[in-house]
Amino acid sequence: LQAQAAQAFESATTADAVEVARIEYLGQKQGRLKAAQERLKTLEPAVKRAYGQRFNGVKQALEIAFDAARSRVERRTTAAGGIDVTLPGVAPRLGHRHPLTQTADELIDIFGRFGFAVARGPEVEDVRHNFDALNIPPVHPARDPLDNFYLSEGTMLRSQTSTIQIRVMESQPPPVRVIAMGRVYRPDTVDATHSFMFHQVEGLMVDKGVTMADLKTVLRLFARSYLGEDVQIRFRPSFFPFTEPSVEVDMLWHGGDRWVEMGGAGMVDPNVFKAVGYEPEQVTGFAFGLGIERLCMRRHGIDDIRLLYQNDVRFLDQF
Ligand code: FA5
Repeated sequence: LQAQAAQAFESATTADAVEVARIEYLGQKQGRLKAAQERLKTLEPAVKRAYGQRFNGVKQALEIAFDAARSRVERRTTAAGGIDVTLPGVAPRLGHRHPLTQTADELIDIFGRFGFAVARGPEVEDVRHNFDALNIPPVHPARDPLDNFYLSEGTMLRSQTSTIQIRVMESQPPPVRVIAMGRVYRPDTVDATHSFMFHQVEGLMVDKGVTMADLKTVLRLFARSYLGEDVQIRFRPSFFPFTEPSVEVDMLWHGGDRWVEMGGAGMVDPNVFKAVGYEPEQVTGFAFGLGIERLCMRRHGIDDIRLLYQNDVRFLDQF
């Protein structure tokens, strides 16, 4: 019995086979060990003692063989560390890029196709790049401490990405064709369309003979690429110290009932060229600055800018 049982447990390769062997040899009702135990009761006292000792030895050997077989097949189905690799898996929850990051990546892609390289600049900026070089004189109301986050003497959180226009032109001669994007900060009152921190995409193209028609063409092509063929754009006369003439850029969608302001733009002011050491007689250029949140919200039909910053996964999951 012991040899047969050992053979049966050893050759069992699955949990089911081990269970079959267990029932046959160790089963409480009709197991062969049980049968041997029943026989023990019928024996004469003279042989009973010897038989009983032998029985206990066999019983122990069978139990050891069973334990060994069980842990052998368990090891096979469980990886190290006791994980049952045969259980159905739990799908991990995959994250994805934030809708604003998706928008920024798409802008880089679209303007890249138009030949614009990507430039970067710091969020902590000096007043020269945020104001002086952009033809914003020391007494200008745009410098009001109530409208800016000043840090220490002469430094601030940039209030516009136009700072990067200056950094790019300071570091390279014309021609220039770049976009720049990033966070900007203004102590604006927060509402559905305003935040105290938001993102802008800046564009700058400088070369011989660049005109306002180039500006409008690039912005129209961009609007159609990002928002769809049925988007119209409109220029409204405006004023920025660093462009002349200056315009506000509005967009209108098929089915939309009103023009929405997306940003400002214009032809680079000669004073800006002088501040960075360019020759205003040699080159012209256009610049624009659009709100990335506004573009993203328009594209996805998001009606409150605050949703973009709350990081509620129920919101973020939708993009
Ligand atoms: C500017 O910041 C200019 N630097 C744009 C520019 C660049 C003009 C180059 C000429 C040449 P403005 O302050 O209008 O302009 O802001 C541009 C856009 O940023 C706005 O049209 C709007 O889309 C977005 N914006 C402005 N303030 C906020 C705010 N508080 N929250 C969210 N978006 C804002």
